[in-house]
Amino acid sequence: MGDLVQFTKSGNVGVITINNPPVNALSPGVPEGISDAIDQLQKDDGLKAAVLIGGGSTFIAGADIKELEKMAAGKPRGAGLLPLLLKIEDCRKPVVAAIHGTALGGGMETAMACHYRVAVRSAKVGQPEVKLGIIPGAAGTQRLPRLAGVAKAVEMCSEGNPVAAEGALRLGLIDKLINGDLLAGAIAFAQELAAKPIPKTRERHDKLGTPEQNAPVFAAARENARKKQRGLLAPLAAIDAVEAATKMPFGEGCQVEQTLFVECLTSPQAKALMHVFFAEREVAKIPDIPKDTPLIPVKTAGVVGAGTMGGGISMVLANAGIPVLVKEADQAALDRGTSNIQKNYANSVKRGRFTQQFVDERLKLIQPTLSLDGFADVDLVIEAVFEGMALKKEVFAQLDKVCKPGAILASNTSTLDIDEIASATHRPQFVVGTHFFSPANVMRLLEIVRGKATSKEVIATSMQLAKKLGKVGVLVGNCRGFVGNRMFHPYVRESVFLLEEGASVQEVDSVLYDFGMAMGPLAVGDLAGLDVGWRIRKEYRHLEKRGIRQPFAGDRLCEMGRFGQKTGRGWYKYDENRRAIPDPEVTALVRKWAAEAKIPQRQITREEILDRCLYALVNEGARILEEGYALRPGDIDIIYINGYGFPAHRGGPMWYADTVGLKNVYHRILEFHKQHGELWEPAPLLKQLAAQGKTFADYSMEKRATA
Ligand code: T1G
Ligand code: NAD
Repeated sequence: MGDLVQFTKSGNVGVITINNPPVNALSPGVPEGISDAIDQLQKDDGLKAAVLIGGGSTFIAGADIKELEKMAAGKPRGAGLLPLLLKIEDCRKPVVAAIHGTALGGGMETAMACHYRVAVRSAKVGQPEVKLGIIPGAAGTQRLPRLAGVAKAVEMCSEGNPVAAEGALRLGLIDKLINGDLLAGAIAFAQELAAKPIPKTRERHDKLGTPEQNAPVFAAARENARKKQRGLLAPLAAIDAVEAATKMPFGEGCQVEQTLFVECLTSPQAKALMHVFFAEREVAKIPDIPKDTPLIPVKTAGVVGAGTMGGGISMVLANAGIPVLVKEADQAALDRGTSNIQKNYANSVKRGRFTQQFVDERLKLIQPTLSLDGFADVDLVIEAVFEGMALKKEVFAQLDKVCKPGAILASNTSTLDIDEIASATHRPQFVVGTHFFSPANVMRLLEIVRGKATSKEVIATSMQLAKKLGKVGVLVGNCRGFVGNRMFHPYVRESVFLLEEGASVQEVDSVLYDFGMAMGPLAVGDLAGLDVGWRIRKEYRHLEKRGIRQPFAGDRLCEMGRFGQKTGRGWYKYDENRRAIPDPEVTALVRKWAAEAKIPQRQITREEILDRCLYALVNEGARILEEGYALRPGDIDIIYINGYGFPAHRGGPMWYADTVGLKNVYHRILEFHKQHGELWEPAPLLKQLAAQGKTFADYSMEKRATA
């Protein structure tokens, strides 16, 4: 049976324990081990039933995604789990799945092939495969509707979200909740089964509904998937597979599921989403910061500035249960900030995200103030005042005087030099950048900016804090714009150049939207405020090299007072519901300005729009990597997916470049270089990888091997 699965006895009940840390994935050896245990159970006359349980902190988290990656890349697929699950289901003695932690994917499928399921209250069950770009591949789409009903099975398989134990009990997915020790409870449950039937899930039909009942369920699910999971193949495939369960016998339904499973698994989307799964976990690993680096306890916090970002950050801290003092410059600003926080929470209650009670508790944790007095005791301060070096330094000098030794002093700056900010204190090792994205209480990304003196403890604590706040923290270096905004700059630059060369606002935005971006670059500009970039460009104009083309159309709009959504006009016009309406005036203005600037006008293809915008990201990303401001290409991908609306099923900009082929990307950039000059100078790393026939993924692997 190997070391991965143990078979022991407790009286007349066999206990099958899976021990494949950390999450008991069904790696090679685990299915074989379970199969051997079932043989022993059948053979042993002293045993009446068995319990299948996970060792450690969880039941089974599903198939081993590393193995799935290999299959996606062409490794021949074995028989899969299906025969094992039939064997469990056909066992003549009842098998009880005992669930704690999570039963996900293949774990859920294994539990459903058992005759009964018990769980602790904190357990969760689900079919999350769609999040990896695939569908359940071991009859999950066939057994789930038989246990939970068609509507719920469609929802679980196409959306991928887990269900908590209590909900699972109501659905009939779980037969009993166990209070106290799970194994003891499961054994007691198994002992009572002697006189009971041994139900086989695959033989049940009572919840499969009629065609009349099911048709509208499938239609609604498909419409929902097309809208909310735009461009994704797997959710629609999952719905097709569940539909097959309602239309044909179990065995045939399994064949339909297999065909769809293989189609999804070998699609570029699955490869990209599996890359994203592992990249999201790898960002937490920082080569020079060991796992056992001591952490600084963060029990209380302070925020300076209650504007757009400070307010959102205060909510994020309070939502995680951390009491927070919020300091403003004057009473009017403090009242405005507090009322915005209250409004945001009220909206969350209205939309059903939070309960009133949760919100009341959070509001009690947020304490507005006009002085820094209370800041002497806090463990962490996040500064979110206006973007200006002099003001930031003044605030940090004050914090340095007031805050206790050992407190972390963080800045939410999006462009300024963290080292210069830190120089205003006597404790630069405690200064770090925590770059939240707007709206801070919604966006998942947190760039953690490492200054040259930032201590390992402060970085390790910031990374852990990100997790506690429900964010994905990515460590970045201290360069202008850090990683995300530094790349965003050439992306937006190209989108405006394209307008100035003859494309329309809608053409540019629709190409990127159709690619899968949450919004087009120009619509993002309107949302964030065109004046933000305009002000920054004015401030840094003296740094621009002379004779190099700069985009100007956005600045001209700002000069006319068109700042975007906040003024009702920007690249688009906005109605009272903030719906974007194309504005012919903008088209005419841009044409006129382009003529004045003598920019030749031409028909621009959708392909060029896509390549110009995306390769601008890739080229800058390659420079950032080479200069060491991002640790890995995957880190950049995670930043773009979680902070900039890049479609996860394209894997992020660096992964996307790999799928196009770096040679192709490089040659296209050379063309742009020839046409548009210096701004398109290819990044040396890109040139090198293209010449070697390598990918960013290869580069990452080589770096990992030498780390
Ligand atoms: N395979 C391989 N490694 C896995 C894994 C898996 N299924 N799940 C987790 N890991 C690794 C992960 O990379 C990390 O490694 C460590 O475990 C801890 O994970 C046939 C086709 C279970 C809720 O999609 O959702 O079944 O970084 O940091 O926050 O139909 O992991 O330490 O080296 O995320 O406590 C379906 C995926 C597979 C579940 C735990 N299953 N996992 O969260 O820890 S497809 C999933 C999770 C399938 C069948 C099909 C979460 C978790 P390292 P972690 P966590
Ligand atoms: P904002 O103008 O909405 O808020 C700034 C607040 O700081 C104002 O309410 C102001 O009264 C207050 N303030 C100024 N001086 C203060 C002082 N000495 N003490 C206490 N409060 C003071 O600005 P914002 O958009 O929230 O930006 C704040 C920071 O976050 C900036 O550094 C900005 O670059 C960064 N940032 C902004 C965004 C964004 O999208 N808005 C995104 C990421 C980062």
